[in-house]
Amino acid sequence: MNAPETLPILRYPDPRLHTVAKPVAAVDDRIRALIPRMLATMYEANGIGLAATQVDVHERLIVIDVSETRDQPLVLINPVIEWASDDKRKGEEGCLSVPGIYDGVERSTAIRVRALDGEGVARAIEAEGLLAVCIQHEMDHLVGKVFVEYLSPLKRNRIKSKLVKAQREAERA
Ligand code: K2U
Ligand code: ZN
Repeated sequence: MNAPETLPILRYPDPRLHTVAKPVAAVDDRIRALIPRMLATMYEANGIGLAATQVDVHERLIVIDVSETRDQPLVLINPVIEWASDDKRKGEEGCLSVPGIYDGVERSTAIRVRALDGEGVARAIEAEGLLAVCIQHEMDHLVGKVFVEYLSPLKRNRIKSKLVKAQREAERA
């Protein structure tokens, strides 16, 4: 059985990253085929999370693996944050769609999320630490939000021009 095909990751400032994803209507064969491809894409890119938006699929589906051993995948379908702590902390974030850029973003330190798992079974997840940050980061993607939007317009414009320039050079090479 060969490894599932990876998918191309949209790069900021691609406008498709600002699409608001629709709920997954049914955990059907199409979704079940997409999940392993999203996981393969995330692992290959050394990410700890990936939202369907980032692979140009605009449905509410997230894959995550924050384990050291990279073998504990989490699938969140139609996730809803039911509770988020008032306690917040600013942490360094990166994004597979914004390569090479890291900056501080403030997130709730603890959250409770309700979602369907990869089998379509309803689950409730209590998360804190890196998992809580990752879920919040991925759920932003599902509403078309990229973490650079939390930064100042000056920083965001510098990032945009840097990535557009890098994209042009990559296309010329
Ligand atoms: O692009 C993505 O959505 C994957 C994100 C997930 C993430 C961002 C910030 C903080 C936690 C998770 C990352 O690119 S995965 C790369 C990474 C790995 C370890 C720690 C932080 C970021
Ligand atoms: Zn991201």
